Amino acid sequence: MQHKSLIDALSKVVGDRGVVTEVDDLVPFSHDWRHMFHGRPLCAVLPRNTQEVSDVVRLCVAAGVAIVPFGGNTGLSGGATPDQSGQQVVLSLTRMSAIRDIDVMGETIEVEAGCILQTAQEAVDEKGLLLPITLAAEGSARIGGIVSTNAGGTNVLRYGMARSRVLGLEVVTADGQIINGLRRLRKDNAGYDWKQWFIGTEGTLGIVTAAVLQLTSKPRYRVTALLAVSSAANALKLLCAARGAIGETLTGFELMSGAALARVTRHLQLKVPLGQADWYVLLEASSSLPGLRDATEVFLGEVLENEIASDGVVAESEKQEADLWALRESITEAEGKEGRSVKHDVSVPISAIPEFLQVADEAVMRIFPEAQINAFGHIGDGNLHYNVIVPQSLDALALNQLIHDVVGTFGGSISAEHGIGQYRVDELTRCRAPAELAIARQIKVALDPQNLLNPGKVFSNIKP
Ligand code: 2HG
Ligand code: ZN
Repeated sequence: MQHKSLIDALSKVVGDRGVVTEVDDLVPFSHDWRHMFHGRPLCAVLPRNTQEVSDVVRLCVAAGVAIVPFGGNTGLSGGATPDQSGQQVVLSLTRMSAIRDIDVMGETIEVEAGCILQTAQEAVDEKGLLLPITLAAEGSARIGGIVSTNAGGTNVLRYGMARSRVLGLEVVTADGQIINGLRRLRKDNAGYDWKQWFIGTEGTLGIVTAAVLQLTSKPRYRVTALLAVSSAANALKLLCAARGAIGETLTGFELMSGAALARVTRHLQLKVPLGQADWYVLLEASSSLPGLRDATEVFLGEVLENEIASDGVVAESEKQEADLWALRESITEAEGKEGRSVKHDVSVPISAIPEFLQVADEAVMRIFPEAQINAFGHIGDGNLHYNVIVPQSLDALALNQLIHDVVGTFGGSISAEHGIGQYRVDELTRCRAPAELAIARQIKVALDPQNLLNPGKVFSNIKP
């Protein structure tokens, strides 16, 4: 099929308003959030329901045209940006945004892929429930992208990654088949758990069109505190102390370097309510049992007395809580204002974090003395954003390799939560064992034999 006849056929399925072909209108579908990756789509298609997604996939596959699934475009790895060929169809799920059902007794929500995370959070909140996926991008990120990238965020230490919320999925496969696995079951051991093949695989094996997510009861009490610590080692001592005192209530434990917060105050006019320190920890605990605040304050008094932390403040109102979180959630924006940054979304065993930071800092400073390190992240689950602000001329791949090699020596991962997309394809190929890559490719070839689902993402050189 010629491209013109493919576009005509797509319009018949999704209506004229569901196909975007004008160059100007295609701009939002042509680059990632950070403007790091730029592509040239043949068109963008916006189906209204699962049957239309299936019809679109069948038409594209029959024409041998690749499909790039597209959600809120908040990813940081270029996973939703088409290539430069002008031959790829962007399939946007934004018109499929219905909340199909909320089951209060079962604590589940069934929601379509294009629903914005925050919309789903607010809908369940009204029913006294919590959808515990929390990301800085929650006002724009969409459920389909969250599931298909296995998003992380700031409460993974308590609630797990997106994968652990998914009870059921509806998926369109590479041959256009609709698989309805929208079961709301906590326990379902009947054969292969096939839905896992579509979670975190970044649209390379199928298109997530809807999901059933496990909710939880909404904790009635919450405590948020900012602590100053002199080292990452002390941040871990603080984590141990917190686990001992209020462990099962911890919902956030974020590390931020003093330099990262200095950039936030410099560029965004936010204020840190503590004096200068080398490191800060933002701690959040929540529970439905009374007494959480007292227990937290007792434990914080102890860590200050033992000099694990040098200073601290506990939020006294929702506004103060929001102000503390705003500091943490503005680090990415402030980093962007500082100049060009090269991102590393790494994880290492939690106990290795201080040594990782020391070894990585020394390695970077030895080879790139002009770099500024922007280290922060979810250390309660071992995930550091080890971003490096560098001059335009610096070779980003050499820097990636240097840091990922250090990650490798600690048994870590080159992507904790942001995924591979197109940004890390070569590094994944370099850093993962051949047997691990081979088994992944076998699944890719089995489920997408023509390599038409998000080609060039996650894998390199898949030959149909
Ligand atoms: C966060 O934790 C996000 O705020 C973004 O994952 C991290 O900007 C980054 O590298
Ligand atoms: Zn993060």
